[in-house]
Parts: sequence; C-alpha cells; structure tokens
Amino acid sequence: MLTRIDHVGIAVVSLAEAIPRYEEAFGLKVVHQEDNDRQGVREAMLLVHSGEVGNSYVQLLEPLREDSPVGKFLAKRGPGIHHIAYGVADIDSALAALTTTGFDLVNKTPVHGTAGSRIAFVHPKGLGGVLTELVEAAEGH
Ligand code: MC0
Repeated sequence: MLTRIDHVGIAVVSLAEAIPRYEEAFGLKVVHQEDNDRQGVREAMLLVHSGEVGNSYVQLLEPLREDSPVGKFLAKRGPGIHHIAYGVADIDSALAALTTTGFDLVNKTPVHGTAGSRIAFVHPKGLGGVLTELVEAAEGH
C-alpha cells in the first residue's frame, strides 16, 4: 500500500526562522510554499530526495490560527515532529482498506493537500501516538 515516506511534517512557530535553519543544516531548498486555509497552515516543502516512486520532503508547518491542529499542537507540546506522511498510489483504495481493518480516519474521504495532492489523516491513537497522513501526489510531484 505504501510507496515511500512522502514527508515529515514539523510544527514551527515561524517559517521565516525555520527555513534558513534547514537550508543551512542540510543544504535543502524550498521547492513549494502554500497556505492551506482549511488545514490552518502555512507550509514550506524542502526537497530531500527524488525517486522513481515520487519525492520525499521535509514539510515545515506554521499555524495560521491558534485553534488549528498545528496551533493547538504548538501550544501543548511546542515545536517538533507533528506527523509522518506516506505516499500511496491510490488513496481511495488505501482508505477503504484502513476502514475495513477498523482504523479511525480523521478524513474518510481525501481532502486537498500540498501542491494539488489528495490527502487523508489517520488518528494518532491507533498508530502508536503518531498522526499519520496518506498522500496521493499530483502528477510531477
Ligand atoms: C493531537 N494529538 C496528537 C497530535 N495532535 N498526537 C500526535 N500527533 C499530533 N500531531 C493528540 C493530543 O495529544 C491528544 O491526546 C489528542 O490527540 C487530542 O488532541 P487535541 O489537541 O484535543 O486535538 P483534537 O482532538 O482537536 O485534534 C486531533 C486531531 C487533529 C489529530 C484529530 O489534530 C487533526 O484533525 N489533525 C489532522 C489535520 C492536521 O493535522 N492538519 C495540519 C497539517 P491525549 O492523549 O491528550 O488525548 S495539514 C498538512 O500537513 C497538509 C497541508 C499536507 O501535508 O498537505
């Protein structure tokens, strides 16, 4: 079902401060930035690896609102790893399989993700406390 690690989502207070740190530390480059109002985030995608099955990124996430998932996470836990996202070829069949096996889906149907991707979150309580995202990337991403 899973094809790759698509990205690791990291909650930060300020993209303006976090991006140069990641560029400096690892020589990564921001290849995409976007505000996702529904998710309440401003995000920057830093490319780690391009491969046959797609790309892998570090995703830096700054909250647009205090009452958003990342805003609440920062208030409770401070900056750090917010979620892991796995690539899938077909998110509809992946969600159907997880529903059949009884996982608690935050999104029962896919929603809009980074750069035109289709995404869905699985609740952390069934996966060892790790908020998990599935990503069906758009063509070319
Ligand atoms: C909350 N919890 C987490 C967590 N956020 N556990 C692990 N990782 C996280 N990121 C835990 C809390 O510690 C708490 O556990 C319980 O979940 C309820 O927390 P809450 O603060 O009351 O939060 P809820 O219940 O309102 O919401 C939690 C939930 C939410 C996971 C449903 O954060 C959500 O819908 N997340 C999916 C959307 C999302 O994260 N969007 C931002 C990234 P205890 O044990 O105290 O009960 S958007 C994104 O990344 C897009 C743009 C993309 O990649 O394309």
